[in-house]
Amino acid sequence: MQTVTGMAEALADLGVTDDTLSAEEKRRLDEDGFLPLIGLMSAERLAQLRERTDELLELEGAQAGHETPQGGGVRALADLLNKGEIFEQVMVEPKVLAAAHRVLGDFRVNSLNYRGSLPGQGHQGLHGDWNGAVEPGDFHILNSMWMLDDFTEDNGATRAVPGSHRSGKWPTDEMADPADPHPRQVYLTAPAGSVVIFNSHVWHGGTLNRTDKPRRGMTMSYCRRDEPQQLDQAAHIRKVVYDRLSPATRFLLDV
Ligand SMILES: O=C(O)CCC(=O)C(=O)O
Repeated sequence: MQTVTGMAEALADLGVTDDTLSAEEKRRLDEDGFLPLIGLMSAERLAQLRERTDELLELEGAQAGHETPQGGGVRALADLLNKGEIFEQVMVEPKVLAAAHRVLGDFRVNSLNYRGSLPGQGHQGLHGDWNGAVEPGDFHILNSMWMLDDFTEDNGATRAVPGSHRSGKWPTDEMADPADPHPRQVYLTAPAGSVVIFNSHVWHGGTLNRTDKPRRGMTMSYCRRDEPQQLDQAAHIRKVVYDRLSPATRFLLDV
């Protein structure tokens, strides 16, 4: 099989162009640090993702999520790119790839995980997915939340502080307790099947699930190509998965 040697070639093969994001979408991603894509998934894809993640939770039992632990209050799954062909489509969504390229430059897959906030749990302090504040523009990770349920203010929708990725500050620089509400926070609410792309340096976090059902979401994230991946994809990839991936997708995974 042919190989792909550079980012531009991989993105072109995967159908990403300068116009994949509209001017307004680029502006929102740059300024707010997040971009909701309402109803991005087809009903069929949403049903398949729900079915497969429910099945994996059942199959993996107490082991679920062990590859990349995600803290308490959730049911988690990790290494999803190795656990079903349906997940491979998630990794190559053109709008998310275009956003990753815009924010990170050359990038690779970081991880695909599942996070289901349990009833009565799920609240997190505001954080960036990094170890501290960065200079505006010096971004390392981009994430996307794939909503498998409606995300509402009641069931633990992710909250985010618009523009905080450009502040050069960390939540503790202006909050006594990052678990508190922030005066400028917004809830990233949207119907099931939507995807919210977010610059991982925007201050964000899950919120309390006040309902009696889990709030299910998957996080598909990308890191700058010179950063370590959350899950070392080359070390984990199964041969059957590797064999069916296109050269561009292998380049994305860096396998
Ligand atoms: O589940 C969510 O709403 C956000 C999760 C998150 O920010 C994290 O685990 O770092």
